Amino acid sequence: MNDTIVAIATPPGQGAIGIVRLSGPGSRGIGLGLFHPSRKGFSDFGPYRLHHGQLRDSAGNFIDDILAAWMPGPRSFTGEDVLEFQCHGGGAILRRVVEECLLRGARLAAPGEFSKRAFLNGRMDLTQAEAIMELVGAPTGVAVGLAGSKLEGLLAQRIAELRASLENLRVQLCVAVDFPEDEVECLAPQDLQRGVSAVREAMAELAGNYDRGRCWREGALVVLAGQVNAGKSSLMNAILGVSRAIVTDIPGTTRDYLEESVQLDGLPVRLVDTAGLRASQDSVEMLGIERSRELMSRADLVLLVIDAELGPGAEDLDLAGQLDNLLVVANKMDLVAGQPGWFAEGPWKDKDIRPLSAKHGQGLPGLLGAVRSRVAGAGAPEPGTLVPNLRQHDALTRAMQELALLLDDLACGQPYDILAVRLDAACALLGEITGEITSEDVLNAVFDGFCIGK
Ligand SMILES: Nc1nc2c(ncn2[C@@H]2O[C@H](COP(=O)(O)OP(=O)(O)OP(=O)(O)O)[C@@H](O)[C@H]2O)c(=O)[nH]1
Ligand SMILES: [Mg+2]
Repeated sequence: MNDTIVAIATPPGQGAIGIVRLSGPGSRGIGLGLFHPSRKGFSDFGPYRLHHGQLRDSAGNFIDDILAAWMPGPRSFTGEDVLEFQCHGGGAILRRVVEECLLRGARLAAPGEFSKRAFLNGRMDLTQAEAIMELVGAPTGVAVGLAGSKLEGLLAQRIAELRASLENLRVQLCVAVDFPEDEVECLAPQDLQRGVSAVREAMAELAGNYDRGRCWREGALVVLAGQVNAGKSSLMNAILGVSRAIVTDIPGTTRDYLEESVQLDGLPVRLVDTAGLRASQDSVEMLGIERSRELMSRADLVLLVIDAELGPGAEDLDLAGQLDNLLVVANKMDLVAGQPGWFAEGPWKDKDIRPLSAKHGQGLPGLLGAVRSRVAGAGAPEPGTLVPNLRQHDALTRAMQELALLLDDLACGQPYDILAVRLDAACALLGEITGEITSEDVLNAVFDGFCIGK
C-alpha cells in the first residue's frame, strides 16, 4: 500500500460536478504538480479545506477550473493522504485529470480499493465497508435506513457483544481446564449450557432478520406463473399500470420472461412474467418454459395464475404440490358466476386463493396486499433493525452450528477442552463477520464487488 491510487469517484455521465480521488503518499505531490491556485500566496494545500484553482498539464494547458480538498492521513476516508479534485462533471474532463495523475506516478485503483485501504488501515470494519455498497445500492428509504445502521457500526457492535459473551465463557472454561484442583470458580455444566444457549438464541434472532430484510434491501422476486392463456401477462400489465407485456388470446404468447421493478407500498419488488406452462414441441417455447421453472425455483413468491373458468390443469396441480411459496390467483372471475367449484376441491381447498379479474381490475388491491404481506410479513423492519447480508448470515449460521455441536458434546459429557475448541471456532466465525479474523480470499470477495472509485 505504498503506492498512490487514483480513480473517478462519481458515476459516468454528465453532472454538475465530478470527483477524481487520489489516495496514498504521493497524493499531495501529484496534486501540487497539477494545481494552479487562484489565491495569491498559496504555498501548499491547507488540511481539511477546499482550495480553488485550475488544473493544468505540464505544458501549461488548461484542463478544468476546480476545487481541491486535501485530507491528510490518518484522518481521511482511507486513513492515508487523500486529495480530491471537484471538477466539472464530464467524462472527458475526468479521464484527462486521471491521465495526468497517472503520468505523475499514480496507479489506477482496483474496484473497491479505497474502501479496502480504509478497512486495512482500521478506519472501518468489514460490515461498515459492506454497508457503503448497500447504502449506494439501496432501492428505497427503508433500505437506506438498514444500511445506515450498519455504516454507523451497530452491527459490528452487536457482533462484538456476542463474541465477548462467548469469550467470557471461554475464559471460565479455561480456568476449569487449567486449574482443576484449585478452588477457583469453575463453570458448572448447566451454567455453560445456559450461557451458550442464550448467545445462540441472540444469534438466531439476528440471522432471522436476514430473510425479512433482504426483500427490503434488494427487492423481492415475485414470479407470475401458470398455464398458457391464464392471464399472467394481463396481470403483469395490471400491476404495472402500463401495457408492458404482449397480451393475446393465442396460447403461448409470452416466450421469454419479462422483468420489471415496482414498489408495493414501499416494498421493492422485481416482478417477472413468464412463458406459460404446457407440453410443447416448439424448441423456443421449451427454452422459455425451462426459464419459467428456473425463476420459480428462485422466487420469494410465485403467483400461480389459474383461469377460474377453465379451472386448474395438470401443470397447476404439479406446482401446487411442489412449491410452498405459492399464492393462487383465480383469474377471469368476470367470466364465472359465484365461486367456481374447484375452489373447494382436494388440493385447492386449503390454499389461499385470490379471486381476480386482471382484465377489469377487480380484486387487484386485495391481491397486492396479500403479496406484500406474504413477502414482507409484518411490514418494514423497524428503524435500527440489524439485517446481515448473505456473507454475514452465512458466518452467523456456521457459528450457530458450532454452538449446537458444543451443546451436543456437553450433553454427552465431553471434557471442557474439547468444548473450548468449539467455542474458539464460533468466536473466529464472528470475527470473520467484522473482519478482525479474515483471509485474503474473504477480503477479495467483499471488495471485488465494489466499483472502481469506491
Ligand atoms: N375475461 C377476461 N379475460 C382475460 C382476463 N385476463 C386475461 N384475459 C384474456 O386471456 C387471454 C390471455 O391473456 P394473457 O395475459 O396473454 O395470458 P398469459 O397467461 O400471459 O398467456 P401466455 O403468455 O400465452 O402464457 C387474453 O385474450 C386476455 O385478454 C380476465 O381477467 N378476464
Ligand atoms: Mg403471457
